[in-house]
Amino acid sequence: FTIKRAELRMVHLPLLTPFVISTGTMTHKTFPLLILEADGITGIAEGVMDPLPDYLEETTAGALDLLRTAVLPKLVGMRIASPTDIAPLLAPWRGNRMAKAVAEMAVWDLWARSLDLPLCALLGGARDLIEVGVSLGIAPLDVTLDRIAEAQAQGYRRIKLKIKQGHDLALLAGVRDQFPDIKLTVDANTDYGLTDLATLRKMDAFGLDYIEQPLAFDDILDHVQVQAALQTAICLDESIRTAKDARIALQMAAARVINIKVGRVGGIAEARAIHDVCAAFGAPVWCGGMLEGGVGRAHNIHLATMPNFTKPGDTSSASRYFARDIINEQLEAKDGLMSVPQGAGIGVTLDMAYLDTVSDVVEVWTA
Ligand code: OSB
Ligand code: MG
Repeated sequence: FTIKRAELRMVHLPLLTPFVISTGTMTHKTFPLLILEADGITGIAEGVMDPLPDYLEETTAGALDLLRTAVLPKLVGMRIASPTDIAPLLAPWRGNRMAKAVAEMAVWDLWARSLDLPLCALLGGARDLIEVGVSLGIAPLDVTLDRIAEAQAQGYRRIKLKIKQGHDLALLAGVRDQFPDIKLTVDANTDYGLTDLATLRKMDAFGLDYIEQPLAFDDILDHVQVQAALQTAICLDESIRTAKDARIALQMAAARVINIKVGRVGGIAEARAIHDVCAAFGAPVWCGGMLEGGVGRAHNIHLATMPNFTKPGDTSSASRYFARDIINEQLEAKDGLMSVPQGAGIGVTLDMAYLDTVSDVVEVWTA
């Protein structure tokens, strides 16, 4: 097919509850949405970068600039036989994996729809349900206990608690006191250093499935020392952008588990490569999330059908985050299982009437 039209929007959705992590608080989800059209079919994707670079370096402003000046003017008019055809268009630009992922993922969706196949089928995924857990933001112990009880009642398969320095061991002790047997993990979003090794070692007492990203976003090497000092598995999120990063981390034993976020790593091709290198090392992966709207959430669900996604992911019900989503379908987990949206591509369609009220068109390109 030939890409005939691209429409780039900025979407602004209020979150039902502020989401607090060690690096800051989110009250809204603001993201670019790309709509590609080719011969009567549409491919869609959203970006996971934030307005300010508090999770990783990319920003929405930077992503819009790269997409508008370097990527989309060339993508429109391109003849595409398979999604890897766009690699040469993205390869000259350093980094900016979140921005590149927006274009790459929309092309995958378009390709799958052009073949009338669900995206998961093209990825070799063989499940129609994926196991999911919840990620709970930083909150006082009593609030956290209530949120865990609610998630347990809804059947979620794993509870992930956001932690930061000074909001860790007492929280874990209080949670384990009430919930001795639940599958529990923590995510530090880079808040610790090697000087905190004693605190991190104390976390071994709580039977955690893994500790996610304790050290710096741009560091793999120092995690080797943490993993060597702990019984609990380390899981890397921010530090892994490429299959090479994953290979190095597993070779050096910096981690035993990897969180794959398709937006963070530059798209589906790189996410698959990371999935495969982890499988080769016998390291399980799981699908992370960035509080995505329905389009990003659907991409995540399809990705998580691949065989080495053996731990519950963060792709929980959209209704946990938003009063209303930008898609027509409901992405709701039942008993901790999320159904893979049926139909071609990512299997979801935009609710244009609502989208128009929560987004602005940034630019449109036509061939
Ligand atoms: O580190 O996984 C993270 C949300 C925003 C930024 C970083 C992270 C998260 C989450 C939420 O944990 C996962 C989700 O429910 O989408
Ligand atoms: Mg994380």
